[in-house]
Amino acid sequence: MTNFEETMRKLELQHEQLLTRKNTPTDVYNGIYTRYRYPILTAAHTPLFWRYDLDPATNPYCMERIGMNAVMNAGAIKFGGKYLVMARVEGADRKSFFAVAESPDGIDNFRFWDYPVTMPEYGEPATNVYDMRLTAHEDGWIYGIFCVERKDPAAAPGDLSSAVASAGIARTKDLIEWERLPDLKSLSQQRNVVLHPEFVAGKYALYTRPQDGFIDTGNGGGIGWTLVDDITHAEVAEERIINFRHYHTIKETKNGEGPHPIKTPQGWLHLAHGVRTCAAGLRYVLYLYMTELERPWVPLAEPAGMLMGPVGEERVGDVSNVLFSNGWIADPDGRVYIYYASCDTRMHVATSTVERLVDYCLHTPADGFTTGHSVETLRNLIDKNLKR
Ligand code: M1P
Repeated sequence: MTNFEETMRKLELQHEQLLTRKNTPTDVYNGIYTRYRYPILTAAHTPLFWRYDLDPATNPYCMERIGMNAVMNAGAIKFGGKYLVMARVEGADRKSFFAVAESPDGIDNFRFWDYPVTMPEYGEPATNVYDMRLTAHEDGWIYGIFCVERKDPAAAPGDLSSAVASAGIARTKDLIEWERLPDLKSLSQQRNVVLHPEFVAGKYALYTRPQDGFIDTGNGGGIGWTLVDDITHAEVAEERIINFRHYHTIKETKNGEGPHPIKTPQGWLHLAHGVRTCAAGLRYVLYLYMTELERPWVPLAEPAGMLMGPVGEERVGDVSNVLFSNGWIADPDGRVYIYYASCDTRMHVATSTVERLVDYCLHTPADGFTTGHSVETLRNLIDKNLKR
């Protein structure tokens, strides 16, 4: 028999130490962003009262009853003066759900709210939901758009992996009570769908990611853009690709919009993920691009390559070699908090400013798509520097 009280006290102490551990910037400099040393959220950050039955009579061995496997891919929003992330928490049962964690300053002391989100169902109950993008829309609602995964009804007998991805849409005023709207209607499967924060020509605007299959984007050329008359019956009518996949780049295999773009005087600043296929499997990295202010679907600038790729501990996890972001917060003073997950396992933060990220986009050389072009670009910079 365990000494229940003593074990619990130890666990509580360790948990509190983890939640209150001060994060510090790393000293790796690139002038673009600053990474922080420790993950801001992991499975170990989830409340003990989610995992343990605290009654010694029904849990004599003080055993974890509901295991948590990962905390990742969080949407983000500033709400009531606090920095909130809408995390994808994955249980040991491989189902993910949404849960809000809040921090007073965007970096330290992220703490989960007591209860996870109870998301109302639409149609056939989802097997899994994940990767919510939060948008405080100018219509007054906060929208959450997320991936809804259901088993493929057309899967052959014995095929227990094929699935169908669609975009679930819900809205809220308090991030507690959610009104579920019909899923996005689309001819293709959809994941990484994001609501633009402003009306465009009086319509709701969505970034999409059409895909032929659950994993493969197939003919889906990249990040799409579509206008929707009625968000309560959203349907992809016309969809144009605004950010293309490209051979021999970081987004050769797939890409997807991250959080909704940040409005800047120079244009909309977008964070996205790009995926390439290599001998180690799929490699997910983050990149930035910009689109025009008045026409958010028109490309303005895109630096070559990645903004961030997995380093150190970030390289290893449940799905290794993955950085993924669907949440960032821009403060009125221009500071930007980039929330990103590594390897579908844990959440991190990096900070920058709108000015720096825009400068990075507008003044980093674009991809010329050949080695010759890359060498020429490099030589131009060397020439300029050596002539000083
Ligand atoms: O496992 C890496 C990521 O894979 C998917 O992203 P995408 O649709 O671009 O391939 C998502 O399932 C995402 O949640 C996951 O992090």
